[in-house]
Amino acid sequence: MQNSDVETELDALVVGSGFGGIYACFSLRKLGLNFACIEKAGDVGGTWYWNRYPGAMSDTHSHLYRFSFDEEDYKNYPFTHNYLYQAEILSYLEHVVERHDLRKYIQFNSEMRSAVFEEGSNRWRVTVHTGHVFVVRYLISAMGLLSQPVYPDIPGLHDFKGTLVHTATWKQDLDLRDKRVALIGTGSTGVQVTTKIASEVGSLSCFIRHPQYVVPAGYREFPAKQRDEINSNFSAYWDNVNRSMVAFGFEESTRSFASATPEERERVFEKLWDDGNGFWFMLGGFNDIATNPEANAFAADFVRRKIHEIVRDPEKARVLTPHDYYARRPICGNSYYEQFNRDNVHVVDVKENPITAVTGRGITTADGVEREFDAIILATGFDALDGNYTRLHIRGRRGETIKDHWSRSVTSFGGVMVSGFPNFFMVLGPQSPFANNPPVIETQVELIMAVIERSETLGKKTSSGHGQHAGVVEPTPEAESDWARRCEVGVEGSLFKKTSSWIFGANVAGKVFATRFFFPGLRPYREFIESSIREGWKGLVFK
Ligand code: NA7
Repeated sequence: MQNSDVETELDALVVGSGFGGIYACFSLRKLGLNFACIEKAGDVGGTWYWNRYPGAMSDTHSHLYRFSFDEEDYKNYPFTHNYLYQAEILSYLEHVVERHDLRKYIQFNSEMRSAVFEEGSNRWRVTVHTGHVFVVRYLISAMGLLSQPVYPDIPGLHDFKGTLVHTATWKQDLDLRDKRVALIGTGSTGVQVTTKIASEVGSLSCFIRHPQYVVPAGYREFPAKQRDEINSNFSAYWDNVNRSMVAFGFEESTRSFASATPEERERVFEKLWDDGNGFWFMLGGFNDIATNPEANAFAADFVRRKIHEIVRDPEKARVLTPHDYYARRPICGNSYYEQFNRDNVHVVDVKENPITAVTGRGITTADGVEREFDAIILATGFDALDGNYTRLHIRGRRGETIKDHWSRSVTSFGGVMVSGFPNFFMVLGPQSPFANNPPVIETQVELIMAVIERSETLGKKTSSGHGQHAGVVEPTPEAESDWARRCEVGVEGSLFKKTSSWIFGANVAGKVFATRFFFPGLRPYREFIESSIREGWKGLVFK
């Protein structure tokens, strides 16, 4: 078949150009394959292209929110503080793309609409919204884990005459200064928005349905000495990160809550509070905060006490106080609770007084009150993980779509492959490790490349008459079930499973309740991969 205006034939296609897509492009070129990358957005960056809301930042420390594959760049690319804001991350990703001359492979403003595996030719036919078709042997989805925004189902939402904006599709020219602003959502995003805009807007009304435990981020300058130390121990440092559970660069506690006296517990949490970072707070003091109800209750109570110390208005403090387990994705913010001491920042308890409608002028609640606004910000989250896939027409063997495959439970082989979907790979697919994303992405892209390389090698043997391989690889259904079982075992006893959040799919009506992460984290994940390869690529069938 000839390449044409309507059809392009390649070895591989990458979908998405965030962290995952960029590294996949870099790696495919290294393998010597002929490939392209399609990107829905107008430029690179993925999550960091779209999420331009005020205050958007990563809550991983700066030296771990980057690639480690390019040691020289790792050691030299500048950053000043211990966290990176969106614009800095986006510039960094643009820099990596330029440095490695990857832009020429990426076709922007190109949204994948469908991908169909043709069993006769063992090719994927990928259709872009323009009608253009890519015919490829390998399809690598790097669409991110949080890229499909969720809009709340509130009557009249689109009747609002002022500005209505979701944080994931922010309007760059939106000027909120002196405006009356409503904010719906108090997850990680809502917290970041609050800390940035509270001092700038005329008024900020936070509609809070489910307050969360927010610890300080501890934003500060990154000490040059620490950077030098990390750089001069680069390999050992990254080895440790890759051998940790969440890859956040802190020493994960091995100490049980029960082993500490009440005074020690208080001291431990006080120090964690002063140091900052959500994952550190949850995992750096004791090893059983997410599993032991007593330990969890202590940590939760510690945060509740802080809220009441910081927030002067008792009614605001009451609405901001969570009462469920401290077992959602840990959140941190820069002086979050302090913002509520401003006279222009208000809270509306929408648990006891739900939102009933959005009107042309503002928001009405069950008590019949209508509050008027100039802008409504929706920080209402994402249809995470499988939500990125099930909205598309992705069809594998025997006509089965990915939506069919995941209609009862959301499973995968190591978060990267699905049985019945040959030569289809995901970066950060469902059941990936629950950990800092850049190291997970590097691990998964390297796994995907190793699988492709083996498949290519076996395929080449065929053409010279030495083997029987058509260059097709997929996991067995048993291997996928085995990984799903490991994910279930890994979350057993965790209070996360008892707490409603996007992690198990609870934030989208009708979404299957499923264990969407591998909770034991990065180290056991890497060990699993290493042992599968050692045992002759256990779980994968190369045909
Ligand atoms: P999250 O964590 O899913 O938070 C969404 C928030 O929106 C959460 O507070 C929800 O309350 C709230 N929400 C959603 N719909 C409504 C309605 N109808 N009324 C009131 N409140 C509502 O999304 P984020 O973007 O903050 O964070 C997602 C991840 O991105 C984060 O974990 C990081 O990994 C990066 P609820 O809790 O459902 O009561």
